[in-house]
Amino acid sequence: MEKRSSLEVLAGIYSFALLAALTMAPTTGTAYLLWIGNFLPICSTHAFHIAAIAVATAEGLFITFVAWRSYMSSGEPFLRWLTLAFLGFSLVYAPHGFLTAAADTHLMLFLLYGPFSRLVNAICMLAAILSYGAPPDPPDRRAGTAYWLCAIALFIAIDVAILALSPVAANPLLRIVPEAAACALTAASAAFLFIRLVNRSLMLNIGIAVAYFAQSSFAFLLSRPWTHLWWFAHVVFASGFMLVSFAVIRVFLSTHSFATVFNLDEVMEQLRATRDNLAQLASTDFLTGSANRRHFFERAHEEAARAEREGCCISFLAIDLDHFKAINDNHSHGAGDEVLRQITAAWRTLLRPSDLIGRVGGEEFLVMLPRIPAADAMAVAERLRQITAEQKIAFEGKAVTVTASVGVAEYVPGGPTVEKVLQTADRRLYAAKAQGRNRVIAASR
Ligand code: GH3
Ligand code: MG
Ligand code: MG
Repeated sequence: MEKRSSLEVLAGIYSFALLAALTMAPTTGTAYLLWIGNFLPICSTHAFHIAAIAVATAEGLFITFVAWRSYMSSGEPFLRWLTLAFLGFSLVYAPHGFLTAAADTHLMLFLLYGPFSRLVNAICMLAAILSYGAPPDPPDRRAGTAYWLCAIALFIAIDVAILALSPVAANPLLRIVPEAAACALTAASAAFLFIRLVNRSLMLNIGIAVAYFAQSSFAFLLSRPWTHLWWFAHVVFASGFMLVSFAVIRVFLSTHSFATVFNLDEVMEQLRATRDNLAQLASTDFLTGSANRRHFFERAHEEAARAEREGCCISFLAIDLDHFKAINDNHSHGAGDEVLRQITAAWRTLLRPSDLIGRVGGEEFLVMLPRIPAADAMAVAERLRQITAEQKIAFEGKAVTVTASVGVAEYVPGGPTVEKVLQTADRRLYAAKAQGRNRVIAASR
């Protein structure tokens, strides 16, 4: 991993602190309202409450539909649970609006739909988060009409059950227990997300949203109906709801799947990796992993410019394997390939990271040795020649051997160009061939 500068580390800490502050912002609002201690009802206008719940229900059903469409396309279990979360919340919450008029006479009954809808939402959100990354439901098994009808029936049954509770609805525990359970489940979901999944594209939205749901339930637990804190708790829940629905819309408009939708960081990371990969492919010989001709010459010119600046030298070796055609003829082309691979690998064990091997022909190579004068390069060339002759390359039960001829030439600042020096190395290589092969020649006779 790349070393990060201290500013980058500081920026990382700042971004973490921002995220923590943003996630916990609702609780500062709750603390403030508790601190100023205004527990008087401020707005109990029924019409406003009915309108607000109508908007929330309509929005909930719209997002349910959008999430369902994405689920049907990708089959992602996360989206199936998210669809259920929206559907369950909308259906269980709707009577809270219808019963606004009953608030004056049956306050607890009116209130109960809130905590129960948030509990249904919390359970489905937790199931969604735990199913994140699970394999998609296959197209023929994607939840059919019966599945959704059962879900709708279940949610309506919850509404009816709450209504049936009306004779005992005065018991405050009926409101506190589901709210506390919703608070605990969403807090657990948020913790799980922040520890495990928050770096996965839109899961950050989901993480903040469930943290808001938890804080909304917390504020509801501490509030009395129609007070500032009670309205504020609605706003906190709505904010979480909007964050999740924003993510659902982004997914719908892109890949229809939370697991494959990317955030900008992920896209940039993939682009960088692709670029590095392409650069590597474009500069490397596939068989031996050596530099290709173009890349070798580019590097040689860069190195020559540096040698000019620093006043140092570069040595070049031109290497050609001897009677290589015979290896192909006597064994096979596959054996020849294996020889090329293993000989270059053996050379690499003798060279330094700053040296460069380039494959410039079938069995012709150039080696660049920066900052090495010809006298030392001669010794390197001799070791390369030796290790080549010593290799016994096993191929289909036979040991194949090969030798190499090498020409050495030195580039010095102010002297002949890289091309001229390479021509000299080549001439010396052919002199080595002429003198019987398997030898190194470093100076013209
Ligand atoms: P010399 O000692 O004079 O260099 O003889 P040579 O046989 O090595 O030289 P020549 O140029 O006659 O033949 C080179 C052979 O290398 C011919 C070609 O089939 C083979 N060759 C070139 N590229 C590859 C390759 O990628 N794989 C294999 N297996 N053989 C290759
Ligand atoms: Mg050859
Ligand atoms: Mg050749």
